[in-house]
Amino acid sequence: MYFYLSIYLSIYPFISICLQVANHTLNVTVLGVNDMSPTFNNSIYQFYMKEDRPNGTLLGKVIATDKDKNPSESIKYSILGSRDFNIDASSGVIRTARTFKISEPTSFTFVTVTVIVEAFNQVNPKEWNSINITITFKDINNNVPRFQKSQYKTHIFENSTVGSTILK
Ligand SMILES: [Ca+2]
Ligand SMILES: [Ca+2]
Repeated sequence: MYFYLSIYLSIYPFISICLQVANHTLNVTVLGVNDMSPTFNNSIYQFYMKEDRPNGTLLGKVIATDKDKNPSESIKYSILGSRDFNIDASSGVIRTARTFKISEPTSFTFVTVTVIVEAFNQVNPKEWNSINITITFKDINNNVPRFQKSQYKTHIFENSTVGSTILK
């Protein structure tokens, strides 16, 4: 990229008869460097998903940009400290890396986990930024009712009235 920079050099001595003005045009090539960190386009990323979905289910996408224009400084993404999710390094698309279940005995209907996503430039020095994203899993009705015992026994008297309780 070329910028055209005009330098106007003015010399104003105190003696008015010596006033000189020089005008030169100088071609300057400005080389881009990676000096800007990627910035995520949203300040908050929250994804929602039902529990018990298969490995590889799409959660969502993060996007980061920075003001460096050099194509070699394209932004890549990674997830820090978690193998439960995968992120496409180029697109920022996030998918599950396993099946999530809200297992009993918890009574929660939602479970939220937080992971850190990093956006960075693949050049030296590395410019990067990170953000916490939250993923909320919603409980679904995926468990069949079960009796607490495999067998129940009781007895009733022959003179029991209609409506009597025979077992609790
Ligand atoms: Ca950059
Ligand atoms: Ca459930």
